[in-house]
Amino acid sequence: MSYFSNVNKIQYEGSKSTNPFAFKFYNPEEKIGEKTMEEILRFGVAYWHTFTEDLSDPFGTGTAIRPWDKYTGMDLAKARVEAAFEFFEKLNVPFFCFHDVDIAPEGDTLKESNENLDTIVAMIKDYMKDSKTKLLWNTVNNFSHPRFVHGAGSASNADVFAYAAAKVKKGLEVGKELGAENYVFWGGREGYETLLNTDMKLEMDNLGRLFHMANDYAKEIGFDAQFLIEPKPKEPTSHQYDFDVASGFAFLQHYGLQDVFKFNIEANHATLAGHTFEHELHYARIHQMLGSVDANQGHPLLGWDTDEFPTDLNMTVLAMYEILKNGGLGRGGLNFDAKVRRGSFTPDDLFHAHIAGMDSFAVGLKVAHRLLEDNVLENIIAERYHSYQEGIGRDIAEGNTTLQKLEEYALGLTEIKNESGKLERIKATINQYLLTTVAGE
Ligand code: XUL
Ligand code: CO
Repeated sequence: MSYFSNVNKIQYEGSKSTNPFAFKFYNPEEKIGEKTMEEILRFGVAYWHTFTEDLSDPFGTGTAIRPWDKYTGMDLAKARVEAAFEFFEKLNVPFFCFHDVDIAPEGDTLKESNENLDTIVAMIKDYMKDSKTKLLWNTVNNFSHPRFVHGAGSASNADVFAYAAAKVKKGLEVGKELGAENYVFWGGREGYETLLNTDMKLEMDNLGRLFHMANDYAKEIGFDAQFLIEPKPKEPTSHQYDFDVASGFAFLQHYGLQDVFKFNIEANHATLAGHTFEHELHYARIHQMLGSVDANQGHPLLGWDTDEFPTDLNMTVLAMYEILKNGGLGRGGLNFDAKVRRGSFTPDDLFHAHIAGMDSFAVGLKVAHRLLEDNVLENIIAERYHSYQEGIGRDIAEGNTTLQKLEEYALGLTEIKNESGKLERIKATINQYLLTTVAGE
């Protein structure tokens, strides 16, 4: 049975192609430096947005028309697996990601939920044997069900903590069974709505304990995935404990978890936190904590997590610049944690959206690679900080001076001369690289 019978395997046709079912810039085999685009970009499809999402929003019901809609319960879950692997093959995508409840319905009891999961995991494992698509990461949804109303690992109710921990245990087993490269923790409701009824210290301590238990158990069962924490500042809570990379890093260091985790950075979460995407990537990179990416973008006029497919080329250039500076994403990848708009409700839109995202990141990669080859930003930055290369600057940078010595030096200064930061020139240069790359010049 085919779910997307009108779509053939998506091929690279080049920038002149008018075929909406073709890549214009993403050419998986094309080498960028030492590696191919496919090896560098490591794209992933998010199961929840592509196969489970119905496109409802707080003001209206779902609009999505999906060929598997006619099924319910476990039949629906199985149809989604069939559709998913057809989609992965046609899109030629190397990875996918899921939460437990995306792939199998929750039962009335935890035991029943686990049995449902076992059935679908076995089916997915079977499909994976004949597929090149691997599991980038899995996670558990410890936020949607009403039992998690007050959180999961940070819940005010110990029974909920225990239930959440049991789901994490199962999630680790599922990850091992399917050979997941990473395992993600996104703190859906790990935060608070108000401090008036919250024991923040206990909640954070408990969250730290849950992460340690998860690490211990992963080791015990021989699941060697990279653990990833995915920061988000708010929504659905008013404050999440993994607010952004900097506060997440402080949390990890405080609880002795900095060697266990890296970060899964989502563009729209960065902007919700009041940061640029590249800020979050950069902060993680300079602390050797960049693990993986949830590739999407927010709407410039809306202050919530709209999870749009990434099409902003300026953003993809700067993101790929950080990723290349990081030496790639290692075991991580670019997971499209992105959904089509409510008005884009046809199955074809799922292909168009992923093609748009993949092409946008392919352009980002090509431009970032050229910028790096020419040391464009490196030269600007080296020049800007040149005063730290010699004399008093070198003493400062090498930790080789004191306040007394600096005072003596400052007293002897007759004039302080600053230089232009040249921001507009830098932006114009990036535009020039972008436009000439797209034009193939
Ligand atoms: C929610 C979000 C999640 C995580 C995984 O904003 O990004 O889907 O990626 O739980
Ligand atoms: Co995400």
